[in-house]
Amino acid sequence: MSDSTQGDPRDDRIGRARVGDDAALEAYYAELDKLETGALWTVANDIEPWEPKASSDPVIWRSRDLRQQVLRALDLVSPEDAGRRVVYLRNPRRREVSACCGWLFSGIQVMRPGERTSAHSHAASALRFIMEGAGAYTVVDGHHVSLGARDFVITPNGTWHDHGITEDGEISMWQDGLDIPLTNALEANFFAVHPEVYQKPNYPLDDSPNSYGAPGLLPADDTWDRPYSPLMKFAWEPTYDALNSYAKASDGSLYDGLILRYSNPRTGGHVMQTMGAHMQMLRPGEKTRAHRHTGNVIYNVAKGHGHSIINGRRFDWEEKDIFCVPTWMWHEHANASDSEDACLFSFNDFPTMEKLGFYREEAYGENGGHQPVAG
Ligand code: GTQ
Ligand code: FE2
Repeated sequence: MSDSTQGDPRDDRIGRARVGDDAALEAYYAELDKLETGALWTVANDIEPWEPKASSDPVIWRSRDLRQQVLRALDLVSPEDAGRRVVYLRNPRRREVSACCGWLFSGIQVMRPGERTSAHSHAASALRFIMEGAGAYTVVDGHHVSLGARDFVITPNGTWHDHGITEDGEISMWQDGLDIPLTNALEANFFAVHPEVYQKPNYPLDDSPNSYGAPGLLPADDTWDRPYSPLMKFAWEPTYDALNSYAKASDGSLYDGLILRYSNPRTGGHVMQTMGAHMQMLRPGEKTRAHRHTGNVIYNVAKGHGHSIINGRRFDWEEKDIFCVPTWMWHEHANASDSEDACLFSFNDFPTMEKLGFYREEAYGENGGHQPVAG
């Protein structure tokens, strides 16, 4: 059953598997099958694609549809019973692995004042982008971090973490991003429940941003020895200020506008070992050029409205919408406003791709690449 020469015309040439079918081969394949073996040429063109083939679709989850459904969960389940009260974002082609895009998981977590989740740890890394609310906090290995709208916080691989909302806070919602599907694909996941159910903060409130959050300055006696950022929270205001400052110094990227990478202040590297994150600004009227790269990216619209064209399909977005760009798909972004900037938060698996030597990037128009025209 070698239909390996069907489909891509490039597979007809020498160097690709192009064995036809006949009775002798069919009989041979049946014998190989009994021995739990197979002929490489029957699968070679599938397992060695000419270029990455995304297993995910580009998808947008609109806040206008989703927000009210997430709020409904407040009355249906408690954090005690649910563990974490999360509505996860399921890519239609990644249901079996509960992935949002590629090997990345994402969901929207909602909590009300006075609630808290139990403390736990897992081998998967986690990050959160706060979408709305007040009084939210997370405790990461005893470091208590307060969280407001549009703040970004990390919960690295193996750390104890629990979250809650102060009694005087407001119902809060945030996007979780985890590399759960990746960790499971690599069969490396662990989960543990904290012996005391809730962590006791071991350090002063916000000691992480207060110690490591000043640009260009580190504690002189710093002894941090973990493979992830000691700065766990990246607040919105300084991030937005940084984008506006950067706008005075740079024209930004042709493909992303003004884009800043959340980074480990000690090393300049990614905030965690497997996942990275960015905040980018599209200036009024800005429209970027298309490019593509390996790695999956999940965006959350932090501010403004506009659209992205992903492999020829147009996705219009507004604040708190979430959309994904699967690996190797052409994409470009546009701000719909001529007077206001638009900001996109995003997280990705680039650190994994880079460490494994798989990161590749291509500008639209290079190598004869064509992006189909959007409707
Ligand atoms: O809040 O710790 O969306 O462990 C999925 C897994 C959130 C969390 C998720 C988790 C968490
Ligand atoms: Fe967790």
